[in-house]
Amino acid sequence: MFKKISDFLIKNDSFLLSSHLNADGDAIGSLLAVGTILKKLKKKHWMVLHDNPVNPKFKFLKDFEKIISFDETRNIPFEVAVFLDTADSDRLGTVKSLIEKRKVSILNIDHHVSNLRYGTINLVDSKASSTCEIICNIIEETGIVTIDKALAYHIYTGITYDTFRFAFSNTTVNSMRICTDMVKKGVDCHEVSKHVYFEKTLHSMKILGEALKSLELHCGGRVGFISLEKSVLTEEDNFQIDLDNLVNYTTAVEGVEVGIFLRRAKEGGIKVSLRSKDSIDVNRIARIFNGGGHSKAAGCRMSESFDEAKRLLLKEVKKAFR
Ligand SMILES: [Mn+2]
Repeated sequence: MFKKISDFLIKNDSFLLSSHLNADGDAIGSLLAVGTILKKLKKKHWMVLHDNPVNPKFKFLKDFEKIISFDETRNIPFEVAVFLDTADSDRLGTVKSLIEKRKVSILNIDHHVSNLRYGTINLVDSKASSTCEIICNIIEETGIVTIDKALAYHIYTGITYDTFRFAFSNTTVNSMRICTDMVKKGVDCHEVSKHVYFEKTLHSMKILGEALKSLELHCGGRVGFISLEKSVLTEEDNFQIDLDNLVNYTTAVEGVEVGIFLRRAKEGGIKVSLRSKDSIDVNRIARIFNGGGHSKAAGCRMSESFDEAKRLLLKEVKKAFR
């Protein structure tokens, strides 16, 4: 499979690269990593994301400024597409329209167990911590390029982001070994942490405070629940707070097995994040509401009121406990 992927990168000449909307550390890290591989192979490529702007937290990564927002794309004469960290092609947002009008081969590289295998070639490894880990495996197995400092930063950032700095159960010997190797290649761990975690605005910290104030327990303390019903979040807050990680404060409480976090979605309705600390498979719960993800981290969108969404979710979690 790795050989098939390196052949795909070597034999084609111009590529569209993209990842999911609200691109995070692994999405941007893997996008830039594949962009760097293609740069080394002297292949034409365009890195395009739905987001405008793209999360500026990651601008310390080399070639970040070469990522273009969909709104800024004119005619891109690409022949094939590579989609990274994207379980469902709908998650590409507006970028999906670039492939809808034409028949192009798609390389789909991802680690979400819910991946729909929409590609012509699909490399889905749900045992990998992150898409960046898979990219590193491809490079190491095929020797397609050598990993320089810039590429090491891309890979390290994606792995540490998705493992929550080696705290989640997707942390493995391989993910840690790769990060060690990336540090040997020149990655400064503190520099990455500083840009990604330690430069928050005051407003975003106040919102974090508000979220923590809403924390409550259900099901005899086995479920932690947080909601940001009243807050109006700015675009900057979305980048600052790591909204997707706020849910982790629920499972940080002793005895909590499942965490739920509700917030207003930019596009309307409610965005739901789910976490599981132990055996409950939250991917199955998210799927009931047309969402998905991993067994320990998943999400979905709901159009109900906050109260109704909460009631429906708690009902399903209770069923899962039985
Ligand atoms: Mn990922």
